Amino acid sequence: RPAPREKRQQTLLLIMDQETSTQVKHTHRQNITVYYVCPQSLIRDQLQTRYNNLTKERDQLQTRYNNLTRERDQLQTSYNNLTEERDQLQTRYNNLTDERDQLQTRYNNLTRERDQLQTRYNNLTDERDQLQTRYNNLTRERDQLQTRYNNLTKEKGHIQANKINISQCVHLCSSTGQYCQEGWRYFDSSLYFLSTEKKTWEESRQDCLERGADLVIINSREEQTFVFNLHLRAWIGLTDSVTEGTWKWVDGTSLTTGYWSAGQPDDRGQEDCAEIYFSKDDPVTTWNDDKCGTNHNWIWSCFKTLKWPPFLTFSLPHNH
Ligand SMILES: [Ca+2]
Ligand SMILES: [Ca+2]
Repeated sequence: RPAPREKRQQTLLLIMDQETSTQVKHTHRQNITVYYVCPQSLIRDQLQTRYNNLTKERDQLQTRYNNLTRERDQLQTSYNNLTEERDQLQTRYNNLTDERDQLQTRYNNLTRERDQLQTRYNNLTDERDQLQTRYNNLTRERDQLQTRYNNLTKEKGHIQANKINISQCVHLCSSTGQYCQEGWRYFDSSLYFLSTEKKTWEESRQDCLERGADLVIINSREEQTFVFNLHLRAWIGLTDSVTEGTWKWVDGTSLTTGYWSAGQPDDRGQEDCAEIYFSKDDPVTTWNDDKCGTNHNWIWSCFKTLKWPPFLTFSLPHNH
């Protein structure tokens, strides 16, 4: 701006300062006024430059704003996702907690049941041990009793085998006069005659019948053992001459238990009469079937059942 005229002579100094605005500044120093003037074009350039800079800054800010907005949106999405996941996890956690509580309850119940079962198992084990002990004691007692029984049975056999030779024989001899003749043996309420001759099965039976007896009938294992112990090879009162293979005793009864030797009866060449022999060790496998009429080599045994005690009720056979 032009200075007042009176001061035109004074040093006028125009200083262009690119850094100043259009505002004029002045100062006084030793009567010198200094004006700072900035041309409009320069100001416009400066403004343009500042505008451009501001525009650039605004664009950058806008870009940063946009970026921040996008980041914020992404963060929001992430946040929402995380929130959802957290809720799901919370639900699952709650479910798991429930399940754990149920399992804990069941575990406690099972533990209690196991303890009860353990107690019962221990009780049963105790009872079993006691029973085992009692069983062992009983077994030992049974074995002792069995041994004593066997000994007594043996003694009884000896005593019975000898009975006829003692008082009963005396009574029989005195009352009948017949059955104490040589050759008769006594066993279990029966008398057995032992022949010294050898005859056919039919001849042997006839001889027995004439003595008021019959060929021996063996009805028990004990009787079989007794006859076996006589150490005879003799006819017994058993035949299948009526129907081959159907063995009957001479009193008409059917054979129920036989004491055949291994492989017998074999009916080799029609063998219809039974014999007992003693060449075997086992007393209950000593029978054989043989030819009734053609074999003359065997002695025979008769038997007669007595009622007990024989000296009170025994009577002579009617046909004698
Ligand atoms: Ca036969
Ligand atoms: Ca035979």
